[in-house]
Amino acid sequence: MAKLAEYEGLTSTWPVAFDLAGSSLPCRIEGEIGDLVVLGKIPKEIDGTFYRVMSDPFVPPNPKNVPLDGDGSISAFRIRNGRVDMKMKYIETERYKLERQASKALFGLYRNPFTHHPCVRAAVDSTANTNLVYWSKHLLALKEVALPYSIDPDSLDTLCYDPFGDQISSKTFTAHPKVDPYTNELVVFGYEAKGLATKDIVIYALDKDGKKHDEQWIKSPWCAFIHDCIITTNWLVLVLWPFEANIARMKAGKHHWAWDYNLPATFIVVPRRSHTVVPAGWKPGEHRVYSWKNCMPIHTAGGWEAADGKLYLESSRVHDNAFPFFPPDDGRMPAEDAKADFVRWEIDLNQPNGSKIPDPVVILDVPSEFPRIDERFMTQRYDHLFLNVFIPEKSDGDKNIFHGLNGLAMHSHKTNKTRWFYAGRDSLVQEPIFIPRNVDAPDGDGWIMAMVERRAANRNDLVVLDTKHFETPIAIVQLPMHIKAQTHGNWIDAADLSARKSLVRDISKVEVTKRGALEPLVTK
Ligand code: V55
Ligand code: FE
Repeated sequence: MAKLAEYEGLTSTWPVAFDLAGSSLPCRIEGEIGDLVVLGKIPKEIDGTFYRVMSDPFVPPNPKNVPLDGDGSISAFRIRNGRVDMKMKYIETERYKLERQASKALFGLYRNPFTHHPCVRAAVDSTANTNLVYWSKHLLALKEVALPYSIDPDSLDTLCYDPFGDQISSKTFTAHPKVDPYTNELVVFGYEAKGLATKDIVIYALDKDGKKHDEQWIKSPWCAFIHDCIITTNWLVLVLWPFEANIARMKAGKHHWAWDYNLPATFIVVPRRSHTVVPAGWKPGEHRVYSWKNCMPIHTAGGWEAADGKLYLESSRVHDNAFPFFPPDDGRMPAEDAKADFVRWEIDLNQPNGSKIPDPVVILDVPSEFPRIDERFMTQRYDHLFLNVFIPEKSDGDKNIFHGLNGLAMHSHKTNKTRWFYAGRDSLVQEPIFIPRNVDAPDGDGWIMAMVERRAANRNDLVVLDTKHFETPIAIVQLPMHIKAQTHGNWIDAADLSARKSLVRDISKVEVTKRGALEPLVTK
């Protein structure tokens, strides 16, 4: 039972793992708000929808479960002519429906079917809580443990599971597929693709009509946690974290994942196509595995190829286990003062399979997460990075990386200059999204939007920054309440959505009482 310090003696069925305060305070609101309060002005060129998803358990979860496994809830912000309409709705996954009907948790630990109630073991175990990606007219709600759910981009209704059905036999689909804007493909992978704790990885691309091509199956060196990836013109690089899945541990009622201090962060480099031109010494159909040391490169920004057979890849890096809720089997906890930074990895494709790679170059020596780029340049050498950062000198709490990300950074590789947005006292910032100023705008010229949590006020603001003056917002969209921390979000331009419907209930056809039907205001 959870105990709150302020109310000693009162307990809740909500476990302390979910905190009952701050970013983890259960939210569970569904509904809509038309015309949110906007301080400042949102430029009329911004026309589209910011879709974000958060992990928000609908019923009190199994007290031993981890924070990654709450039901996916979407918040959508549709912005047009400076006006912002908002809608929030749960993704109605199999799991959400079953637990809502039962009014209690039926699923046990993250990705451990042996801890689920026997009657739900055959159900799709996706909370769809990790990312929202628009592809081939589907708004995909993603969780890497299973296949996508398709969501109606206007009503946010859950339409179906597995919208690309029957083309691929994989059981899983990454939450971080990548759009190649030059070839108009969605590059997808799935790991544990043949079932629980299997080392099978599937890789393929979906064209603009959702048709699969370039399918490949490879084996992972161990059953690793593969959350994110990088695409360049010719290569897909999978990023393996030093956790291992193990069926015996799961059967013993413990977690799917255990960190292993003996495993290195590892990159699997795969040619994207059968006709990819590979360096001398590479056999057709070959992929190679390169590794560094034990660390956790959590999320990627992007990467590019150099003429000399080198790949450059950028990611955040925690020098320890950033998911202490998945400890190693001996229970060792990460160091209190674990370091984190943002780095550039160099992989020389002329080096043989199994090689160690050099220490990466540190690009930003502050704890950072959720790096994004101007995705029009995905696969190519880009200039700007946008990311959440922890600005230690602005921190009002511990100087620990787990204290929270209190700002945003915009870094230019060309000028090597970093600009900072500090969200203010007692505020935490979530993953930024970038909106280009127009189709021809240079790299990084446009706007940034990010959700900010005002902790003491227990309320959120959506901040809008112009990348020309990154330090101060041009607009702040005020939410009247607190919502949970975002996992990931994306901007979808109005031009890319098929319809131009309203997110909020349309009352334009509702009859309004006419003056003539009322008593006259003035009588003689
Ligand atoms: C992550 C998040 C997940 C997950 C696996 O941040 C990895 C990484 C919110 O769910 O299932
Ligand atoms: Fe992620």
